[in-house]
Amino acid sequence: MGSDRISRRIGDSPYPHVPASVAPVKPFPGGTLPLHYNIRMTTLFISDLHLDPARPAITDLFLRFLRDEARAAEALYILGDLFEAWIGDDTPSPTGDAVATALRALADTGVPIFFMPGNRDFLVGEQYARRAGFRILPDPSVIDLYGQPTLVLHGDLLCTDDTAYQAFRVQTRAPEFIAQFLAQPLQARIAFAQQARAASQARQSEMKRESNAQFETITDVSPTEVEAWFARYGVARMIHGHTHRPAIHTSVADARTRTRIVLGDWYEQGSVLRVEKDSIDLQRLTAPA
Ligand SMILES: [Mn+2]
Repeated sequence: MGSDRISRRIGDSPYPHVPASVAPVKPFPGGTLPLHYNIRMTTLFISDLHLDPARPAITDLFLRFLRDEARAAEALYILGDLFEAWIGDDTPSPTGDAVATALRALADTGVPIFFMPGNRDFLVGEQYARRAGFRILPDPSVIDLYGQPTLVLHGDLLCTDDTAYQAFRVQTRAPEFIAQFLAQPLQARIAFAQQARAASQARQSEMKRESNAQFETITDVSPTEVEAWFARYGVARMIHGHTHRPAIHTSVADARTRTRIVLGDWYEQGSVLRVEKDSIDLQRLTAPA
């Protein structure tokens, strides 16, 4: 695993990473790892799982990932849209319960878990965070990844061509709006979420009908915004999800190579980014046959 080559395409990895089907690593008695047990050298990033009772196979794939590969990780970052929808920590959710139990079990083995809210689940709060054993990271954040400052964000903030969405985002992220929303009874919150979703789907269909090419541009990141964020944060690497366009993009600015890693969604399969000191590896994740 000590190679310094970087794999650039999904399905094109030269690394013999731990497959998802590997036998689960059992927690050590007492919960502490012996010092010589030097497997924790990979940091994992995922996003856009959109977990939903309608797609139980993906929830199962995620639970398996938490039991298997994630146990050997140095840390796990979930960069938003873990859930398809979240309208408050007090909402009954069997999927949310199962995920909280599995995340907590992982955290209890000593793997730190960080959750950044996405546009679907920005109402995940401290109550759920305590149950699931993760820390909530603000969007965006700069983290030190093996000595390299790395900007992590959900990604919707980069989609500035979608002005209607950005206005909706500003409105719904205001603390007063959130407090007022969460104070409403469950039925009212469900109705609001359904309305917002229907409006968003109608708007997307409308955009597609007008121009599919323009729809693709509007729903992707703005290249000028990406350059501005690299400059603003003074980093040479950023990791985000949201657009469901998994890729590793590189560009050169001021004689520095900039790398932007876009995580994939978990609709048809999983997607995981594995970062080590000298390598990055973006892969699909499938259930073992
Ligand atoms: Mn998103």
